[in-house]
Amino acid sequence: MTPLLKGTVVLVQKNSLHFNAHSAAQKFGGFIESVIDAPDDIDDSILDTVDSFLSNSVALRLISASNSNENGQGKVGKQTFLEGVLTSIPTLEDKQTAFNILFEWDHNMGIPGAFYIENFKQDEFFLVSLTLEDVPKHGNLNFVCNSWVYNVEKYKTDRIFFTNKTYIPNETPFPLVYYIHEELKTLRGDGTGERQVWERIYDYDVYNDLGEPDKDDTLARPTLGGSSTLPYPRRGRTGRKPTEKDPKSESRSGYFYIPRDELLGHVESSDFLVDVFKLVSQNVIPQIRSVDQPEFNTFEDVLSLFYGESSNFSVPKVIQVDHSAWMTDEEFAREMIAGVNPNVIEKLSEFPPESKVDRQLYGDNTTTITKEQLEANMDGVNVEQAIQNNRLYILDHYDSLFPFLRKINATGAKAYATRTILFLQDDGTLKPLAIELSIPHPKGDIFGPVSKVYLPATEGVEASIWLLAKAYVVVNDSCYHQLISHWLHTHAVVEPFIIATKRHLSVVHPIHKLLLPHYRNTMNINAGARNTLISAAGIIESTYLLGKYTMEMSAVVYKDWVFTQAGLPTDLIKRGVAVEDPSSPYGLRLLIEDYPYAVDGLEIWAAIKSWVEEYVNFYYKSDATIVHDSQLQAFWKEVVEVGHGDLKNATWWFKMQTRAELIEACSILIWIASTLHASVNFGQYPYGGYIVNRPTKSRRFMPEEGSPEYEELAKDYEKAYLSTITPKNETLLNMTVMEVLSTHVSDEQYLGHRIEGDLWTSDSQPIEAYKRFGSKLAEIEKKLIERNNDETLRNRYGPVKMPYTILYPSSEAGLTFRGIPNSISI
Ligand SMILES: *[C@@H]1O[C@H](CO)[C@@H](O)[C@H](O)[C@H]1NC(C)=O
Ligand SMILES: *[C@@H]1O[C@H](CO)[C@@H](O)[C@H](O)[C@H]1NC(C)=O
Ligand SMILES: *[C@@H]1O[C@H](CO)[C@@H](O)[C@H](O)[C@H]1NC(C)=O
Ligand SMILES: *[C@@H]1O[C@H](CO)[C@@H](O)[C@H](O)[C@H]1NC(C)=O
Ligand SMILES: *[C@@H]1O[C@H](CO)[C@@H](O)[C@H](O)[C@H]1NC(C)=O
Ligand SMILES: *[C@@H]1O[C@H](CO)[C@@H](O)[C@H](O)[C@H]1NC(C)=O
Ligand SMILES: CC(=O)N[C@H]1CO[C@H](CO)[C@@H](O)[C@@H]1O
Ligand SMILES: [Fe+2]
Repeated sequence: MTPLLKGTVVLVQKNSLHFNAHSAAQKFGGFIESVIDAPDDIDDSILDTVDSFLSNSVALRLISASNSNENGQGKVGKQTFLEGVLTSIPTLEDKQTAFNILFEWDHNMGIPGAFYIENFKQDEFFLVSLTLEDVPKHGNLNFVCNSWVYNVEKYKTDRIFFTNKTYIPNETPFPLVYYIHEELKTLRGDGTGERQVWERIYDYDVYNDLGEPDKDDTLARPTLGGSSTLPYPRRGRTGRKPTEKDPKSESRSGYFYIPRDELLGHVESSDFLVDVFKLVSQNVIPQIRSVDQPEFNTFEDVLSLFYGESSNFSVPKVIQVDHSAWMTDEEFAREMIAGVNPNVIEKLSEFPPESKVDRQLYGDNTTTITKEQLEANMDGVNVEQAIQNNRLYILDHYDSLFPFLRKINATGAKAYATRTILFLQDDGTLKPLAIELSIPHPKGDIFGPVSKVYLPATEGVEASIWLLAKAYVVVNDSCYHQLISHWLHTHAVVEPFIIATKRHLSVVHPIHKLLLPHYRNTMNINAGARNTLISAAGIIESTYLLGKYTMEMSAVVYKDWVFTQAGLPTDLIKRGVAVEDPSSPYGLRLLIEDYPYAVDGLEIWAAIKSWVEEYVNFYYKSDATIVHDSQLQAFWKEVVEVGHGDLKNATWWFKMQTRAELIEACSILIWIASTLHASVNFGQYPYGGYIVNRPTKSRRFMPEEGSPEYEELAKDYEKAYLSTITPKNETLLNMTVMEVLSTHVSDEQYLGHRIEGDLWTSDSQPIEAYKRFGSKLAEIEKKLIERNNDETLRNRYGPVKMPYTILYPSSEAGLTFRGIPNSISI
């Protein structure tokens, strides 16, 4: 009799994963729930029973990792069906079902390394794992699958899964090589055809699907990516038909494809976020458009959104302790180093500050701020001394905005390009010294900007003018934050790495395993964003200053993106806020010592880097092994030449010839996907939920002395302020989206934790190193808590008394203002 190998298959039935948008909306409560009356889309009639998995409907064939057939391919065992349901498995999670299976497998088959699976049922299921017990000469074998398996007829090639062993290409058991190559070929596809729901193909395309030219001419948008004027990272290819009006644009009609396993197999997962956005855009936007909302007249009106009877928005942290502390200069400055956009401020290393705005096109680019204006508030220090002593900083929103101002003005918005200069005081806090607001010259660009400088004031109409000047700065900062710091510099730049990984690094490759948790749900959320947030007339265009030029501006800024400078230490040095210093803990010294984002971030950066270093050095014993890793080289070549192909001529790309380069590249990527994204994402509602603190738009210019608006400002500054910033209707929309974006879902995976537990690899050293990484993060969290209790560190809580908790690695579900997910999942 042939010996039998006993196995356990764990899967999740399709119907147990149904969720409905209404329950998704309920999770968020508040405004969303009140406006969305979603249909209940559970259909009980299609109940898929456990028995339907038996009776020869799901078959597996084991494949040997050690013994080959005459073609050198691992031997394939006999087709075997699921046998029966196992009920007493303690490790089973909610909704999962386990089946036993018995494979005939004799000694000349060797040790299994992969298996084929065929689903003859009509319905797909989510395959979680296969475990083989007591494999002779080996012991237990685990296959971690986490993949949707559709009816066999849907696939051109057999569905295959590999054990959790980890191999670089040169060390992969020869019998598996053929199967690994075939699977990568399947995942790459052939670059043609319209993608279908069940497919798993990863390919690239440009951003040519944001507009809808067939609907209306005003909804046409230029293609982003593929040109030197509007370069962009690539998105996942969907292959939809071109639009009729513009053959270069892809139509948005109907279904938008995401490789199937990018939609997670978990009920609570963020799949539903996409649906929430859809509901928001289908229900909230039209509602807001149709209702003629009265304006807010007082700050009290805005506060009633949180404290009134008529609404359920949660109270944003920035006003939880004090309703007016946001107005102070100290808080205004503090939010540049501990707010939702903490990585733009730079050291001012010369005066006047350098500008890259082209004089030929836009005239004189020099600031009109004078030394005397600055020195008035510098405690007796002069500008030269202050520059010498690293005490002057700038929030420079001039260069990237100025070239767009005329276009923005034409849309009716009234915006300025802004420069804010700040002084580092003896107590470690920053103080704004001057704000310059610039608009294009009425006679033409070549005449240079018309600029005006505003100085701090605490009394009379001057104080109201100063408050408005700060608002114009924040308007600029809000747009930069959402479009650049958040969307472009995290969401958009990571997508090409995901695609290249799936196309070239097999699931048994160590770098695939390292990066996988940091890709979770990103293609899904990005596709959702392209569909409803950043699309023509979508939520971002509707609520931000730049209107239809929004995405174009992000393309222009992408020209200056430098992957190799996106890690924290390099970024701090580039912005001049830190200097290299071998005697300091992380090899650099912060010039603003109490810089919460940088202080906390450096600890997390160091933990990530040391984990990656240990992991990479375990699999690669020399630089030569990097050069000879054909999958790794193909992956990197495609990231540089295709995924980020519009920047391929840049000289800064790593050549990927050494372990040091691989370690740095993976650390940067993990940093972007986890900590950088968390730092700019989860503070959106806590800081921006109170719109007066972070307005997204300006509708009027600064009032001129003698005008009725000036009179209004003098008489009732709250009303004047509110009629200048984002209108009420758009505020409600913005708050709704921010509340969703700032919320952790209940099955979020945080840094240092993996969904597969210890099963993600069979190598014990990496598992141990990963556990140390997890403990290190827990230690860091304790340290950050202590720091937030240290009252001498004033920038950590500020006048609003809102401790900087955003980089605590762990969190509960909900709107918590803490927690670093592994990936850009929202
Ligand atoms: C909000 O209302 C203003 C007028 O107060 C209007 O111009 C604007 O288009 C509205 N916004 C949206 C998104 O409907
Ligand atoms: C706010 O919540 C309460 C109770 O949860 C509910 O009765 C009320 O209708 C909600 N109001 C709005 C405007 O959503
Ligand atoms: C900006 O202006 C300065 C002089 O004020 C000039 O030296 C510099 O070349 C200008 N920059 C550009 C890009 O034109
Ligand atoms: C801005 O637009 C208004 C009309 O909306 C126009 O009168 C004004 O001249 C424009 N300003 C500039 C600087 O283009
Ligand atoms: C890169 O440089 C080559 C040669 O100079 C040029 O032909 C090509 O257009 C450039 N590509 C990009 C994307 O800038
Ligand atoms: C809403 O506005 C805030 C600023 O008040 C901004 O930071 C945030 O990114 C905006 N979010 C959305 C989704 O519009
Ligand atoms: C709309 C807007 O205000 N955007 C500008 C804000 O400042 C940044 C940084 O200079 C620019 O990139 C944006 O264009
Ligand atoms: Fe995000």
